Amino acid sequence: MSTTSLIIGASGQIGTELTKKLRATYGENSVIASDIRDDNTALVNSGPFKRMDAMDYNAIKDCVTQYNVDTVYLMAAMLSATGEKYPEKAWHLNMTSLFNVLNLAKEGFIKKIFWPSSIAVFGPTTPREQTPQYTIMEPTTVYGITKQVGERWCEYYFNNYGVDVRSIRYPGIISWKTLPGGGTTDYAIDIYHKALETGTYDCFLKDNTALPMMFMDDAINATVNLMDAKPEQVKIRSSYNLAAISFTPSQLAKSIQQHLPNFTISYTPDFRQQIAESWPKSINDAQARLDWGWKHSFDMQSITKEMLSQLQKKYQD
Ligand code: AKB
Repeated sequence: MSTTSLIIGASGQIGTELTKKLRATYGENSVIASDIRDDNTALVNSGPFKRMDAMDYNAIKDCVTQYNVDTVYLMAAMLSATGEKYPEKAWHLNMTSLFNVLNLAKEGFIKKIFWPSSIAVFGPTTPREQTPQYTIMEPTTVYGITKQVGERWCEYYFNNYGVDVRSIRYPGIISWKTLPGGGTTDYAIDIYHKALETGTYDCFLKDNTALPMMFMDDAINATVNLMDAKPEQVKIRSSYNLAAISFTPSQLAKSIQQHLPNFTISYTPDFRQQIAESWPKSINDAQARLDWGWKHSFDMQSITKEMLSQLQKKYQD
């Protein structure tokens, strides 16, 4: 059966690569990209694009009916660090956009939703090592609160209205194509850019702050595999724990020094340190592996190799 997908927030870090992957798999006209910004020319020129605000229910509904969309990927959100600067804006954007798509599904306009959650749903009272799927969740950031509440609403819409909504708790995602914006895990991308540009990096987290991370290709595969899974395989309708690797800034710096021996790192922790310390160090994702066959491919060494070689090419152009 052919599907038409709408990606909301397609110009962002994950949205850009998800759009590219879905267009390559299903055909460019089957994937409508949308964002409040229309300055991502590669995306705008590679298939249908609609400039749209994720908080505008009528605009999304018009787009869904115009293009016969049956699947929506809601990738627009304000992340953890920016969310602390604009708490009310983060709450409104993250919750209104979610209700918009959940209600479109409830009202029968769309059939399937992907909505990303995050390791930010966990908090300082959560066990930090091998954090289980089901555990104490007392998030302390606005972003984490919106993701935790969002998970509850996803499960509620599935149980009460039969909405086919699927979700993953993404860890920090490392990529070279599009920069992330406003996250606590962003250092793990900035570090590669600075290593190549200046040979030194001042990290906003302490050297020994371990966080769960994943390469973009793995994150995209997980997303596509979860969306392709048969409904009966998707046993969790709040959000799945998902893991690949965990490392600290100093471990990452050492992996970069294997390629760039003169690279140096310093540490000036800021408000993001407290956010990072409230999140898990590692995640137990046994349920995702069991239910729909999740498995990651990239470890820290292969991520560093790929990041440096891709960014080197980018900087040469
Ligand atoms: C952030 O740092 O806010 C995000 C996330 C872990 O969801 N990358």
